[in-house]
Amino acid sequence: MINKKKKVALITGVNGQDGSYLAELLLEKDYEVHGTKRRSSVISTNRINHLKTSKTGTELDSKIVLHHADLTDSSSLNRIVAQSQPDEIYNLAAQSHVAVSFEEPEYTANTDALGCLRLLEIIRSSKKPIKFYQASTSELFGGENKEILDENSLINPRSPYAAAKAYAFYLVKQYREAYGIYAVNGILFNHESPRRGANFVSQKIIRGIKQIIDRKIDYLLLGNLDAERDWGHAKDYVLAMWQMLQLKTPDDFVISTGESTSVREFCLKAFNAVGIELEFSGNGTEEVGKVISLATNYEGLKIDDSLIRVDKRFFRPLEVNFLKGSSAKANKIFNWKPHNNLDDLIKDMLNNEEIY
Ligand code: NAP
Ligand code: F7E
Repeated sequence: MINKKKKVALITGVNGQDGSYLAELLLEKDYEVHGTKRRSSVISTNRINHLKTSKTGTELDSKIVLHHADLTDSSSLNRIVAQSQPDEIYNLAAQSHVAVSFEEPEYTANTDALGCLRLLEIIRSSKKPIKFYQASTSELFGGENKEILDENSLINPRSPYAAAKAYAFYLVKQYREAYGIYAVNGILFNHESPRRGANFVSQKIIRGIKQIIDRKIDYLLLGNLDAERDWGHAKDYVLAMWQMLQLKTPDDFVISTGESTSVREFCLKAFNAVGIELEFSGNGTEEVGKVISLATNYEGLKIDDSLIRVDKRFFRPLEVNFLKGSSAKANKIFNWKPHNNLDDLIKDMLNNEEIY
């Protein structure tokens, strides 16, 4: 009998939204999965706790092997690559919040730009054929014009986050060309899920709706309602990450749904899904989303209640106005397409509460 060695994958940021779904996918594909976690004063492995295998409550008994590491700490990265001996590295760890990157630009650059450099250098000096996936982003494009974006679109970063990711994007290309490393950029447009972090707008709206219905809050405060995003489901997108590392030739790919929706329209759809019809009126910070009809009788909610208000504290120093992608290349090369549209995504987020 041939004893075929399992493929080994190392996922940085395995406790993130994408890391947790990717770990599940790779386990299904019979990989040995290693992941990095950060030390925190509160237990921070909530998205992967369901992968524990015993009732001891310890992360040591998990279907994945967890290592302490930080993208800002080369020594930890060197150690985990040496210990796990990966065939594939998925670099998903990042300071991933665009608004926060304006407040912590140096840390964002250290993690999101230099973190990628550190990993590529480890691969280069290892001289092993380790494949590398870089979590790149539609934020690279800046979204100033209403155009459909693909792999050939202009790079125009409009935040410290996007600038750091642009550095990593170019580095991946350089290491691929200069050293023949199998390294790819997955240029993923926004993707959400029940595991989305609480301070991204999709999850903020979904949780806000539940809190309003439960009368825990009276209304939701949001920032720029005009911004338009191409929103997909994270489960669809992690499959594309894996597919990108299975090709003969490494390349960069846009992953998106091809549909773009404003934050305002996201609110209307999500409230509608629970039987609350809203209408927006007013301009700028005076804009409000008021109840115009109720299909369900929620105690304490009535017509004309203002459930959404605008607060300038949630505006960013620079905004990315419009993002819409074309995944024609990914579709052609590895037959990728999204299986969830925005309505499916909203339904999944409303129905499956995975509180983190
Ligand atoms: P996420 O939920 O914020 O997860 C990020 C992960 O990175 C978390 O596990 C976090 O650890 C870890 N991390 C943060 N700073 C770190 C550091 N210095 N060292 C080590 N680990 C660190 O993000 P996501 O939505 O899953 O996104 C995954 C990746 O795709 C990110 O690189 C993001 O920038 C990129 N991306 C996301 C989207 C999207 O729409 N979701 C689109 C394009 C690209 P803790 O769990 O301890 O906080
Ligand atoms: O904002 C607007 C906000 O924070 C979406 C990250 O995963 O996707 C994500 O970045 C839009 C922006 O995501 C609020 O101004 C209005 O225009 O959910 P978000 P993001 O900035 O698009 C990209 C592709 C990534 O790579 C990132 O890692 O919504 N908005 N009001 C708000 N946004 C937030 N967070 N909170 C509000 O109250």
